[in-house]
Amino acid sequence: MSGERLAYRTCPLCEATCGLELTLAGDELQTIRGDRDDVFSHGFICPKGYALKELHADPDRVRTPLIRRPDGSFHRTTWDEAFELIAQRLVPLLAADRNAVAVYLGNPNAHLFENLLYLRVLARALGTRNIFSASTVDQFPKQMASALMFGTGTSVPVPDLDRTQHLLMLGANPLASNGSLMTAPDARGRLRALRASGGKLVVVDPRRSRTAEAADEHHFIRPGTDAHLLFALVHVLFAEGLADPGERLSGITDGIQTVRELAEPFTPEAAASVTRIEAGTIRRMARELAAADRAAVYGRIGTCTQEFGTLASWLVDVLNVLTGNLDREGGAMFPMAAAGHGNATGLPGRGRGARFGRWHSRVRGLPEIFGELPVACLAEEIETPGEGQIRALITSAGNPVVSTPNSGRLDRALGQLELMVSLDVYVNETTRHADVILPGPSPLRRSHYDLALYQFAVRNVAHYSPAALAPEPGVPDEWVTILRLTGVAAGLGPSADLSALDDSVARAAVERELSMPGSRIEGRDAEEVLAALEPRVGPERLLDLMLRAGPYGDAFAGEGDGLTLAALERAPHGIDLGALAPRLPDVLRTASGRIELAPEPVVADVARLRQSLAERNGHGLVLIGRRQLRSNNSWMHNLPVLVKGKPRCTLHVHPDDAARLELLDGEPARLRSRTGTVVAQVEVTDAIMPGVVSLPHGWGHDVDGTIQRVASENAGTNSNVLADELLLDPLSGNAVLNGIPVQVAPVRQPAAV
Ligand SMILES: Nc1nc2c(c(=O)[nH]1)N[C@H]1C(S)=C(S)[C@@H](COP(=O)(O)OP(=O)(O)OC[C@H]3O[C@@H](n4cnc5c(=O)[nH]c(N)nc54)[C@H](O)[C@@H]3O)O[C@H]1N2
Ligand SMILES: Nc1nc2c(c(=O)[nH]1)N[C@H]1C(S)=C(S)[C@@H](COP(=O)(O)OP(=O)(O)OC[C@H]3O[C@@H](n4cnc5c(=O)[nH]c(N)nc54)[C@H](O)[C@@H]3O)O[C@H]1N2
Ligand code: SF4
Ligand SMILES: [Mo]
Repeated sequence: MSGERLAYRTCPLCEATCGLELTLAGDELQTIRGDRDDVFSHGFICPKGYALKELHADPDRVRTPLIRRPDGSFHRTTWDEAFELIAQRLVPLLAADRNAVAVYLGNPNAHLFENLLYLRVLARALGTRNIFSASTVDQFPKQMASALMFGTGTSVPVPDLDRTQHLLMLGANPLASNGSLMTAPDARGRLRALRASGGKLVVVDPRRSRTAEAADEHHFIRPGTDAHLLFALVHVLFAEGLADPGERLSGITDGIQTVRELAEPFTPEAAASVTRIEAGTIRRMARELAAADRAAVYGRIGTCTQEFGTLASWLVDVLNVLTGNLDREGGAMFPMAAAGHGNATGLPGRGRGARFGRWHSRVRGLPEIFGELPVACLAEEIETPGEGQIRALITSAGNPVVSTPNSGRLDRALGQLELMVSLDVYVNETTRHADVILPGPSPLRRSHYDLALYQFAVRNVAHYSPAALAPEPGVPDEWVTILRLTGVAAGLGPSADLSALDDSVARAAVERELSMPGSRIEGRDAEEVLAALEPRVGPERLLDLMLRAGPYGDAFAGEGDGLTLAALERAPHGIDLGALAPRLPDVLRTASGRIELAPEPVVADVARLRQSLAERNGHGLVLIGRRQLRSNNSWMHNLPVLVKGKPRCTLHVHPDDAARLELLDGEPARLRSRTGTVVAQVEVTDAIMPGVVSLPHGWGHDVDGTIQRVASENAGTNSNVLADELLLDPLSGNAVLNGIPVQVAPVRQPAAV
């Protein structure tokens, strides 16, 4: 057809960062396919990528600001009116107490660079300590362990997937999730290649997941006991003289002997009784790991969202060090992102280290971590009267009523707020409580750069996509909306001069960079740098600064082939910056300038693990989750292409448990935990281990007041009604979302009349 054109962009939906090829005609999107020329994904795409077409067209997607009426219905309004209302109600609350206004940041922000860059600015202007995010129902244990060992929360070693010969994977299912803290488009293809080249994939999971099915070996593990298994592997390495970090790592690592002592009680026999993996198997796993030429241990959601999340995450990298696989080809390596990487800025090899607990939550006294408080304490901070009570909440791209523990309590708490403002594109379980909803544009109308995810990529790449379609009239870029809120928070009123405000944001960013010891543009002239960034504004100006001052950048030298945003604009399929390369010791930002293999807070927490070794009865039924290829957490169930077919929100039950509990396949069952009760449809399957049931998260769309017609008809069950907000991994404040004690009983249908 004439008038057709192609556009290329990165898929913004998950961590895999696939390149998409869009066929467009005028303002219409015709087709989406994988971009075969993408330097990283080489044409790979998943069903969610195709679903962008329905997301773009979804009539329920919010396209104008909405204001909630007293009866709970929403009416459309203008941006000016919406901001007048926000200013009127937010400013007095802030004037009385900055901490009265809380923020919750959801997962999509990690994929939206403009949000990442400008939400920081908003948070600073609000000046509140009540910052919450999806990170405390996700990866904080890994980031905590990384910060303690290597000095920054983004110094997360990722498996060098394309070159490893032995991958031990715990609590991850990349064949469904497409990878996490391991940005690797087409994880399935890469794992297949690993095995085809003679490598071995070993999966540890309470479920025989899709990834487990595609592995050489799968071991069922009792939920929440990965740290016991990992410690037992460490124990065997020492006991059998297999612990050998090599000269390179030994010379820069502290605490090896402490780890050896800590591992002593965790014999394979002791671990076997807790994990249900046989002692002989544990010994073999350790020997094979040690013997492999190039091996990596990798753990994800299953090892984080549990009561020993930080310990398990730490032990993953203890094993990578003890086997000499940290920071070497085919092992677990540190990516070097082109922009924004905390371990690639400033002076190399040493830093301030990790600092936590600078303030505490008001009610439970939980420590601040990476500038945030655990979202598991959000509800109590809203409910509990007194100074510092949360009276207003701003959410950005988050659905905590579905995604955080004890959802029922949070749902009720949100109803008590004096003001709630949601930056969101749906009226869903959370945003139905908002007084004002401010929408962002369709993904096709926004530019994209994976500022966060390239920090965890299995290859160093950079890819910028301009917006594929022109802005929709009346829907500003999301950074503009965030900046306008910032204006309100800063006392500049509902109609602040946003371009002046943006100039000051850019100037502050330039000045910070110029005054940073070790910066490639340290001491240069701010005016000169700002002039070189012209005529860019907004997130593109900040990104260009980061890229040019970054490790591959042109350092504003005006010559050579250093990376700039302009160079990325000329490369619609992305730029490959090469395979991961060793980065030690420069990558370290610990205060000692060494790898801290036995950081003090972690060592102190081992007592709790030892105690569980002694105490654990481990007989009761526990609930875990699971991800599904055609879901994206809670928010894409309104797209027919992703929910068609038979219902997927089923409760997996092992045949032995089903027989014992008289549960029948296809029939409803009632699940009960300390925090709530839900009903779900039973699916009897031996893909789950006995004593464990599994319900996917992100469902439960059958509540009043939402505007998601397709999702409401395919509602499923909200598993987080059952998750206990009082159970946390104490080191990271992360919620325990796997291994929740539950009782399950059949719901007998009344006999047919
Ligand atoms: N299709 C799809 N892709 C997604 C998402 C999505 O919702 N849908 N979400 C994205 C997000 S936000 C994230 S963080 C990533 C997560 O990516 P992954 O970490 O790969 O997530 P899951 O697929 O949930 O895999 C977790 C596995 O841990 C297992 N598990 C549960 N408890 C335990 C335990 O105690 N020990 C062990 N060893 N295993 C356990 C579960 O059975 C499950 O198979 O996925 C991202 N990608
Ligand atoms: N039981 C259990 N619970 C879990 C997990 C689990 O494995 N088990 N996983 C946890 C994990 S890893 C995560 S990351 C969290 C996710 O938790 P959340 O981030 O709170 O939830 P999401 O479902 O990702 O919700 C995303 C929100 O962003 C909105 N949105 C989408 N696109 C845009 C946009 O362009 N702009 C704006 N402003 N909004 C947008 C959507 O409408 C939706 O409201 O859930 C956690 N909860
Ligand atoms: S794997 Fe992730 S990034 Fe790739 S197409 Fe699917 S949702 Fe998009
Ligand atoms: Mo996540």
